[in-house]
Amino acid sequence: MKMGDAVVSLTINGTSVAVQPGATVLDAVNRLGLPLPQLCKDPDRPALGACRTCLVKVEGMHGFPASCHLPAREGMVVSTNDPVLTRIRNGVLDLTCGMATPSLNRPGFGQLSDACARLGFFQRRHMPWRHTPVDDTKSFFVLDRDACILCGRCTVACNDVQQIGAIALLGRGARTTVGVFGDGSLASSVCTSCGQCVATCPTGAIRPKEAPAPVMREVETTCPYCGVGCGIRLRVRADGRLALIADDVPTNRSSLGMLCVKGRFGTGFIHAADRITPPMVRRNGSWHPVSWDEALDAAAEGLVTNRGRFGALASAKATNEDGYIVQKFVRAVMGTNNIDHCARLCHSPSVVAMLRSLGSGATSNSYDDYEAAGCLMVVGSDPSSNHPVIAVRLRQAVSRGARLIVVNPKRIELCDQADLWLQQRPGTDVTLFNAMARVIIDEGLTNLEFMRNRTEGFEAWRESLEPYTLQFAEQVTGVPQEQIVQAARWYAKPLFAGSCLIWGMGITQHTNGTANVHALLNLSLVTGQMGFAGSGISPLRGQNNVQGCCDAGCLPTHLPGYQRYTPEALEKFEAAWGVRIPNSAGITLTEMIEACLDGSIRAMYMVGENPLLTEPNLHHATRALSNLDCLVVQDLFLHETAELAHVFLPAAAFAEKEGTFTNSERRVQRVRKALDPPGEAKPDWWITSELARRVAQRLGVLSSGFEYSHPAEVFEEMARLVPFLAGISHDRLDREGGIQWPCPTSDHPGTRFLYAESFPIGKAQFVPVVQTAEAAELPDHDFPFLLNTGRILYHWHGGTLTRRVQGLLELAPRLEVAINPEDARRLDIDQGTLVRLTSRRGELTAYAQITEAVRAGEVFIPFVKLAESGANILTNSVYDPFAKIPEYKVCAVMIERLGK
Ligand SMILES: Nc1nc2c(c(=O)[nH]1)N[C@H]1C(S)=C(S)[C@@H](COP(=O)(O)OP(=O)(O)OC[C@H]3O[C@@H](n4cnc5c(=O)[nH]c(N)nc54)[C@H](O)[C@@H]3O)O[C@H]1N2
Ligand SMILES: Nc1nc2c(c(=O)[nH]1)N[C@H]1C(S)=C(S)[C@@H](COP(=O)(O)OP(=O)(O)OC[C@H]3O[C@@H](n4cnc5c(=O)[nH]c(N)nc54)[C@H](O)[C@@H]3O)O[C@H]1N2
Ligand code: SF4
Ligand code: SF4
Ligand SMILES: [Mo]
Repeated sequence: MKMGDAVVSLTINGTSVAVQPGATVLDAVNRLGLPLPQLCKDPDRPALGACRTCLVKVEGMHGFPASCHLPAREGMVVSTNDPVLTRIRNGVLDLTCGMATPSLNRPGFGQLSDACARLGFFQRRHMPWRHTPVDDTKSFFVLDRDACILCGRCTVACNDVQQIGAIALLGRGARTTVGVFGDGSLASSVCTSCGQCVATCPTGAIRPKEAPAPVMREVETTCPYCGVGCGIRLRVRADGRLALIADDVPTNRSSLGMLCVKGRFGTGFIHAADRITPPMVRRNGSWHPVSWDEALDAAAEGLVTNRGRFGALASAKATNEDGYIVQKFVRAVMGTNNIDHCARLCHSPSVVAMLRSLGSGATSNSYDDYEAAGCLMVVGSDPSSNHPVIAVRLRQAVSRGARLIVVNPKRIELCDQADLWLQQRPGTDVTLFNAMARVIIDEGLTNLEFMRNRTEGFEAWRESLEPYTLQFAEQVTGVPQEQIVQAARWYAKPLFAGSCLIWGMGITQHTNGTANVHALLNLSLVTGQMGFAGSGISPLRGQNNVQGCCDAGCLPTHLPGYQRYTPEALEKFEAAWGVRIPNSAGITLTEMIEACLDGSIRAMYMVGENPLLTEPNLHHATRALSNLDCLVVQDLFLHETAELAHVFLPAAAFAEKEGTFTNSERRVQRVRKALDPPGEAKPDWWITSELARRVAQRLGVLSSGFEYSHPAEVFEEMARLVPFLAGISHDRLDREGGIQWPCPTSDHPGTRFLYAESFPIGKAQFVPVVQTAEAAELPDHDFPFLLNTGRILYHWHGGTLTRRVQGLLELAPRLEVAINPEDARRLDIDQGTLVRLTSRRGELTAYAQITEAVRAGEVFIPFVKLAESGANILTNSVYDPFAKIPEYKVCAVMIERLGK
């Protein structure tokens, strides 16, 4: 509490204590650290007042009120240890304890057993014995009703916090239990294993399957999976391993105390038995563990020989500091701008289009704006599986009255909450949005003032919309005209506040990806839906640090901070690094793969990416990478790509190093070390710096520039060169928590939304775009099905990380392809039938999942590799001409039934 804040002072057990106005007596008790049971009170949630175990005595008040519900008032005199009170409260606690099964009345099972242990209340039971079998159908936790005291915390967590609605208090009176509707098991319910209920249960009735073990320390850090950037608290056990369950961080301003299954239960991959911990070189086809010196020298030799024929990939899983060092090494030492990363496969069309139209490639708003918006339009993105905590915030917005429009050829979970679902044919988004734009203009729903003052190019764009009549659009997209009109009206004129445009891979991973994004951006410009609270444009960033990896300069087209190769920028970097950087763009990730085939790239340095699962057309990519003279892989695991490498450098994982990640709302957040790296593994920034020094020495360039002793120094250097990060430092992040860039000075609070006043390029640009072919390869007689690829909640990309988390693998153990019932009937395929999918490039096997979620003629498969089958064997390596992103979302396949 800061000096001078208004406070309320009261006395508890003779000690005076001050709390903020609005605090409860329980808050004051906790402030003093007095041991008072409080079983139904989740520290992050309003009081439920259900368990009556936090009773206190207050001078001048009748009876013994529950302190969780009692506002603290000036001058109150409170006792927690009055003898009569204590007797009554212990009676309540004893009864509560008696509701739970004796087998659980032992220490280690949450607050109830702790409270009982203090009072010696074990091995008693007052309630009639109603033994209910434990529900252990979920992989990470069990529901054991015998230990339940019906406080209701879990049902609040599931229904009010996560808005999932898997469990409820069922039945009445003495028959009340926590359960799944219809008495089903948790596995049969809509439960997503988010663990919000597990984290809040005070008795262990919902508890992790892992046996309780003492926790030695807890470390607050940032989730290593997706771009939402949730705060997680790792718990380090006495045996030096992380506890299965990570806690949430209620003060994290992006996640607000919520997590999904991967952040809560998915961090165990760091302990995988096949983690590679010594550096290795491959000789005569087999791997040999060697010293760091030997491995780094071997890598340096291979790269030096191929200077001029070299490309590098940075990792969007690693930290900002790691990424900054990789690009510095590539530019300053290897003398090339051939540096890229998985953003190429992801939001590169968004970045290209946004830089051109607005001058910045980042999300303009904050997650808070989704909750404040009156209309949310979610295009080609499936947040329930891919950005689950954002999905919660979208559901919360809907329950507050916002309208939700889903635009997706596939029925996604969010369609359950949507007011309108536009199910267009894949690849026809330009037509759909151009037609919406025409409606907005024809019906006078434009924001004239915004257009006049803040944009350019309206007239030319308006003319380009001429062909996109509603009739034409219905014909091309398959979306009924009235739905197009409805969406246009709702987006242009939200019920309240503004409209948010949110999009994902359904828009970008097409040969017309950049055009799709422009068509969307034009909608936000013509309606002025950006630059104020509750509005904005959001490419939901995928990897935990893909935003930061772009910011740090791991792009062939831009220097750190999206600075172009202008003479001024080149001079600035020369002054900082002591060397002149090549002055033109390098080649992209997808172009590097092609260059391996024609021999113009002969050596590659790959940090934390696994292209031989995640590139399109894997046979083609494998041929390309097999051609290399020198492939250096730096990763946690010897994955498919690493198997082709010449040198393997073992990296430390997120929990084993210091640094920062930047999330999808531009929030720079701290990553903290909880454990030492296993064996000889080292943090990426250290490995790359050592490699850089060796290469520089051999080449006789740069005698210094890689002598960092801590990633904080790396961040400092980056912040000096990148104006929008200039006010951020590790120190400040430690003091204040995450900060959203732009943050130009050390006293700047960070920025919730961009474009309130102006655009970095002055005026925003309307860019006319036309519908080109829907896709490079469409279904035909031989390959009659359209294949759409993407993700599921329980797996991460090719599965390099999630296949190594047993509980995640159990939740999604086999590869399933979604097929419409009509097609299934025609092909005589049932639920679970093994089928073969074949494209012009390869084939795989998967199990049929018959579902109305996909349209007849279209099938969907996640690109995780399970049982040797991964979708990228099938996909097509054709690219968007501007962003060079592959067309992962459309190719043609045939399906054959293989058996049951
Ligand atoms: N669980 C999990 N979460 C993840 C990831 C993961 O691997 N697993 N990966 C992370 C990463 S790196 C990323 S980039 C994000 C991606 O997150 P999303 O963008 O949500 O990813 P996808 O599942 O690839 O595709 C989204 C949707 O695009 C739709 N779609 C396909 N074709 C079209 C089309 O022509 N038009 C439109 N409008 N929609 C279409 C698909 O039906 C699908 O629902 O997820 C991140 N989060
Ligand atoms: N068919 C199809 N293919 C797709 C897509 C699709 O929608 N459909 N989506 C594309 C998209 S959007 C993306 S982003 C790409 C993702 O493609 P990749 O980036 O290749 O996929 P990941 O599996 O996330 O690879 C991350 C690697 O980093 C390693 N790693 C984790 N932490 C660290 C660390 O701290 N340091 C180091 N050095 N390594 C670490 C992991 O072990 C793993 O090998 O896939 C693309 N491929
Ligand atoms: S894990 Fe999440 S979804 Fe499942 S019951 Fe608990 S709160 Fe609900
Ligand atoms: S939503 Fe994303 S950042 Fe949050 S816990 Fe899940 S995977 Fe991690
Ligand atoms: Mo991505």
